Amino acid sequence: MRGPLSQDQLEQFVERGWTLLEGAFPASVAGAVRGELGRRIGVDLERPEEWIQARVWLKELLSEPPFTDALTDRFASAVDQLVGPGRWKMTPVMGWWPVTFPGFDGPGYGDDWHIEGDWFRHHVSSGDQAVLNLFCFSAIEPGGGGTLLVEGSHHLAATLLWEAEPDGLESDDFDGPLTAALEERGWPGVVEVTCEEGDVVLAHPLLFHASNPNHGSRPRVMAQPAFSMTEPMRTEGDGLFPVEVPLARSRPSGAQGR
Ligand SMILES: O=C(O)CCC(=O)C(=O)O
Repeated sequence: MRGPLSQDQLEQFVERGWTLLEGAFPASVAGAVRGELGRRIGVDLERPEEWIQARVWLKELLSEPPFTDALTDRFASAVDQLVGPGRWKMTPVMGWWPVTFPGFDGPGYGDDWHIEGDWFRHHVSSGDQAVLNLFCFSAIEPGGGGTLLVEGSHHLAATLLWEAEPDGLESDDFDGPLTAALEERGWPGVVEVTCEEGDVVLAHPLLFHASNPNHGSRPRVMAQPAFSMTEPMRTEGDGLFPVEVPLARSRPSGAQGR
C-alpha cells in the first residue's frame, strides 16, 4: 500500500518494532504547541531560568488547536500503511505531556521499562492501541531525553502474550519476564529516540520502552495519544498488515488465538 513510509521503513517496523515518520506535521505547529503548553504548565519553554524541575507531566488529553493540528493526513496515511485503512480511528485528542528539562543530575524518572496500555487487558487480538505514537514537539538531540526503545522486544512480548492466552496479561505483567529475558541477553537493541520537531515515532504497541533523563540543551516536549483499532488484530491468514505480522510469526502451532 502506498503512503509516506517506504518499504524499508515498513520492514523496520516489523523487524525492529519502530520507524520514524519525518515531517509528520509542520514545525510551526510544534512551535505553537510549545508556546501554548508552556502557558498551561506555567513554564516558558524558551527561558532556561524558568526550568526549575526535571519533569513536569501534564496528564491531560487536549482536543483543540494547536494541539490537534499535529494530526495530519500524512500521519494518518502512515498509520493506514501499518494497520490498514479503515481499521483504526483517529480521534481528535493529543496528550499526555511528559515535558522534561535539562540541567538536573539524576532526575527521578527513567528505569520505568513498560509496555503501553494499562487501561485494558492485553490479548494477541487486542486493538486498544493500534500503534504506539510518540509525537515530537521539540527536536531531540542524542542525550536529550528521547524515549528508550528496545528494538525487537515486541517479538518477545508477543511470544509471552501467546503463552498467556486465553487469560491474557495486564500491561505490568510483561515487565518482569521481559526484563529478565533482556537481562539474560545483555539488553541488546536499546536505542534512544532522536528526532526533529514535527517527526512522529511509530512503534509496535508491544515494544518495550522507558523514559530517559534529559541531559541535552532544551526541554523535550512529547505526546503519545492512543488510537484504537475498529476491529481485532489478526494473527493468521493472508494480507496481514505490518502491525499484525509479528503477532502471527510468534503464534505457536495449533494456537487458537482469542
Ligand atoms: O517520557 C517518555 O519518553 C516515555 C513516556 C512513556 O512511555 C509513558 O508515559 O508511558
